[in-house]
Amino acid sequence: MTDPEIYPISGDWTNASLDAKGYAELYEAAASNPGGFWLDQAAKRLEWIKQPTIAGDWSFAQADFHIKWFADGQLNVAANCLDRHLAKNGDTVAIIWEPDEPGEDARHITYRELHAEVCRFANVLKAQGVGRGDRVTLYMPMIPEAAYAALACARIGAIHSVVFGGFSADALAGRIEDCGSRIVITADEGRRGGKRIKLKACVDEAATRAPGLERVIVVKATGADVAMGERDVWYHEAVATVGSDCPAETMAAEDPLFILYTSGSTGKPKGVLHTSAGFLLWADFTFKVAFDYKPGQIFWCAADIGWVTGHTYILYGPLSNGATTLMFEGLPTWPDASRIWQVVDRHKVHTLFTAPTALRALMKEGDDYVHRTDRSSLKLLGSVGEPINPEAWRWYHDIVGDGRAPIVDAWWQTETGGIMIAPIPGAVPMKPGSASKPMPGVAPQLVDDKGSVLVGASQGNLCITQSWPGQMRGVWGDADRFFQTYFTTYEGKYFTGDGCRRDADGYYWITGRVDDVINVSGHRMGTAEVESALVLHEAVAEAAVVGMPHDVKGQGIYAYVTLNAGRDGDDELRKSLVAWVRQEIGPIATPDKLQFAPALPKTRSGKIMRRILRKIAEGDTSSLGDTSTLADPAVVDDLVANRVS
Ligand code: 6R9
Repeated sequence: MTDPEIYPISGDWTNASLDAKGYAELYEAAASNPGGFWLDQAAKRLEWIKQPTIAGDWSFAQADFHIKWFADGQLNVAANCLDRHLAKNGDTVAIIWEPDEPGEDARHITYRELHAEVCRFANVLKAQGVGRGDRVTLYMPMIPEAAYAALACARIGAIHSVVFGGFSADALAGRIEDCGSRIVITADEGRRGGKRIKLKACVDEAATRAPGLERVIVVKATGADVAMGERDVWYHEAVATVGSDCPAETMAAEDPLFILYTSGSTGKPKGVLHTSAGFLLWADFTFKVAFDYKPGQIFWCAADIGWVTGHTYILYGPLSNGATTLMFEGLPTWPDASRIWQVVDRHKVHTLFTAPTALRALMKEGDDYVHRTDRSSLKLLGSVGEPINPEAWRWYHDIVGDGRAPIVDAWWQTETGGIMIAPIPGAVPMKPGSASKPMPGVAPQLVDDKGSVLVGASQGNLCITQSWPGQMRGVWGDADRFFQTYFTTYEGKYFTGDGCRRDADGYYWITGRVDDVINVSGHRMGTAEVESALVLHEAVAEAAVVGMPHDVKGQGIYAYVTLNAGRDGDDELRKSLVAWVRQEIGPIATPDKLQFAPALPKTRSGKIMRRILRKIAEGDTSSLGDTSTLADPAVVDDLVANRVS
């Protein structure tokens, strides 16, 4: 493969905080003396109740497996995001809220106001008996109360578990039960792209399957008429009875901060657990370094707080830095494909951090929607969630950024807490489509399928060999699953599940998942989750799901379904199966294509050969490879003949 073009450091970015030499020095400092480096960063960047004296204390080896950072330190995450800014920057805007409806007023919430709102929310939670270590599920639209609620949990030492508002009642119930939360915070309805999302009704439905749920706090967002039962409390009524004084709890560095469910290669989503100090430091450090954030800049991470990107780069990273973070309730394509750029102009956004799938959707609508806006405030662009194809990269750079704004292509995961590999603006020249170079403190390694370490230019499986402060600490409720999932494929290393190429310049190019996880519009989906939903249907005997290329979503969902004897695979059943999956998991899991298959290609030991199913889904039927180990090779002919194109 010939190396594509390199974009050198240019324009405003020749005066960035870090240049190439500065980045190399910082990387080297973190690598050669991690303990000293991170204690120093921790002291400089965070406010502690008790300063830590130890940095990383960890081992990835089975006999001695443990991961701790700053273990003897004490702090409060919410106090770091709020209280410490009050004296000097209380009047700085913390959150700009841009509503779904374009004509509606935006809201500007200062640090002082945010502090008071969070304290009041925390007092409402306390009045409901919520305390340290309790799990609180948030099922919220993108409204400021979602931020208040998360920070209120952090303030009183409760553990939040945010469930994306697009997930179904079933998915919500499963997550409430898994972490044993007695309380859910929701809203009457959410708004997105002019549509209403019936959140409260969904919580009611989930409650029938989550017997442990005792209390639902309902924020009045749209004013819709919703049924309120014995379990339910209106937030506006509860908050009228509490004060705005709420001291922050003293938390140990390793006390849990939040749980966030994410897909893996097995059917059940994992409750990824992050703890207080390490996560906050990683959010704070990577926000500052990867985006070279300077006071006064408006930072917009256009993700939902239901995903890790929203946790780290709408809330904790910006707020810990005292930055101004923009929270957007709506959709990039509504009312039309100009909306993002209009919001950029309206609020003079400096940095926009979004996903390739959104860019591809907007790119399809033509450049006109971009050109009719000014965008001169925009000085930095970010991309996250999936590999960005060079075509979308160039459009983002040339059309959106008018060639002046670098692109921070940030590779990371729910499990990593924050950005791991990205070109630091001003320090690392960019190559379109490459996440490029590791952040200080990140030690990537490529290995082949047998685990042999690859050096120099090579392609393999991406591992991380050293712990970093933002690393997840466990899978909620399943002590062994963390180690088993991430540290057994390649002994002594954290395995990311991603494939990756390293070029001769040491740039990293993420090639996508190598496990049974697919990435639909930047959202992780375990193929096993979709399969489990399908086989729950009474007509279905067996199902296999694979990813297929999709020009907007990145990957689409292709499902092969074997029906029970006597059932006919007609269009009607196809439609109802697609609707079934939406109902079971949520709209993001909607299969794009569904093929009825009399049988699936299995080895003699009964293992489905997904490699073949992937090739057929891709339309690459001429090179199916060796099918001789199949129990019945004839199955493949039928699959090819009936492929859904
Ligand atoms: C932050 C986030 C993680 C998976 C990850 C990888 C893919 C994320 C990427 C990227 C290429 C990037 N991914 N960022 N691939 N380039 N810049 O997305 O977390 O939802 O847990 O997904 O997303 O495959 O393993 P999460």
